[in-house]
Amino acid sequence: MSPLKDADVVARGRAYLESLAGRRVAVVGLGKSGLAAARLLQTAGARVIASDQKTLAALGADARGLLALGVTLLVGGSHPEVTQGADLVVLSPGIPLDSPLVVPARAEGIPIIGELELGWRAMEADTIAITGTNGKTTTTALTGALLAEQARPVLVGGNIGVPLAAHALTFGADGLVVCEVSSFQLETTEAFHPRVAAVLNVTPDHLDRHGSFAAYLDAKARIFLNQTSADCAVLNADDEAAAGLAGRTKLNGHVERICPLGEVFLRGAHNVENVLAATACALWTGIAPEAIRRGITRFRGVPHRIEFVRDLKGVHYYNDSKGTNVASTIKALESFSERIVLIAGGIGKGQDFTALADAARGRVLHAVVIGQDGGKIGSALARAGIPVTESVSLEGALHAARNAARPGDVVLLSPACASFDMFDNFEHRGDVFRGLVQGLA
Ligand code: UMA
Repeated sequence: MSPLKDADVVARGRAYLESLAGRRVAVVGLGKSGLAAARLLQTAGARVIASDQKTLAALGADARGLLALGVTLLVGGSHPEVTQGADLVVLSPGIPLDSPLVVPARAEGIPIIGELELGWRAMEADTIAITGTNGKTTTTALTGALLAEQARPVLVGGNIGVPLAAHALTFGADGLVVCEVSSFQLETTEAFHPRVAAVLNVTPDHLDRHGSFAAYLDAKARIFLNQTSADCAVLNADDEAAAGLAGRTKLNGHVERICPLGEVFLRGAHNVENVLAATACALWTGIAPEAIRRGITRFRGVPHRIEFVRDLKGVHYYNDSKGTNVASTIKALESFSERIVLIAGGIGKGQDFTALADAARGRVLHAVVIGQDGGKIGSALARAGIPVTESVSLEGALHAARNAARPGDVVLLSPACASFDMFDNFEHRGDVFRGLVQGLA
């Protein structure tokens, strides 16, 4: 069978899925995205072969379920042969296009798409896509909450942790998808065409993956790739890089009053930006400003984003485990007027921590650092005159932070780093922290 041609793939929904029947499709990576993609493809009648470096035992019951469906698995180690003879390759977001797993398929000209593209093609619903270095999960969740006030069914998914491919067979064409999209996912889009595309902000992150800020910005800008003047682009005028993308969109202007700032529960100026972006996305659906106001005033935020955990003897503990880069942690620091004891560290992804140290000066009274690049953060903070304690565990870090905090202070976990050196992911890190804080006597 010939490789898939463009003409085969412009279709969405059932027609697209039918074009995959009998095709040989390779799925690379079997995390959340790969599992959902493999299941969808196999159900559509494709001949699916999937690979993951983890063993079957480590991948768990969901991967074993694929075997039962008839998917061929290549697991436990690197398997570049997975793409041999494939008509299509579906990549997990965590796997870069220059991975040795992907290079042979690219050289052969085999079409390569990501799970986001696959899931989007497999459904027909209009899509609102939200990206940005920071705030995209909060904005996506809030947009979803605002849309609960209108009649169309809503699916909140994407990078927020719900692969579109997992819902493609059941979510109807009359619905609205609110989709958090990452630069990793956008790198492998092709036909992906959100009716509303929002870029909240772009600051250096994932430079280890993209190679440069320009390449990262290019990936983000792909969100507009297939938009036309009939669609809507939402940009943050106060963010230089995001505003600079205006030239890559087709824009007009519109002003709407929604609610006073005092009605927003979320902390921090950055959350005002998130609320504005979610409002703009929701307005596109025709929902009444009054309904948006109700949704905003009720919204209490999402876990792991400056999440209030507990007041213990006048010290307020916050979990901001989703603070996985410097810009995000700076925004968290700027959200408090109280003195902060900061817990930070993890995998630094090649970031420079000078800006973090500058923002911490005068705000952070003590820092406790953990993880692979904790030492680097500690040195930057120490140069800014901030006392630093190093700890080998999150539990130890929490105890050190507790000792340093006085009534009226805030203890904030906001690592400015990825979590994979010590935890499965940022949710795991945040859950562990929350549990430890709740267990403090
Ligand atoms: N793997 C290999 N070989 C490799 C690399 C990875 O086999 O060379 C395997 C791993 O063993 C693992 C699988 O690939 O089993 C992991 O795939 P993945 O990293 O793409 O993770 P998923 O579980 O599919 O989760 C992805 C997103 N992860 C990443 O982009 C890294 C999740 O975003 C997302 O929620 C999920 O899809 C559903 O859409 C997380 C994230 O950290 C939250 N995103 C980054 C961010 O927000 O900054 C972009």
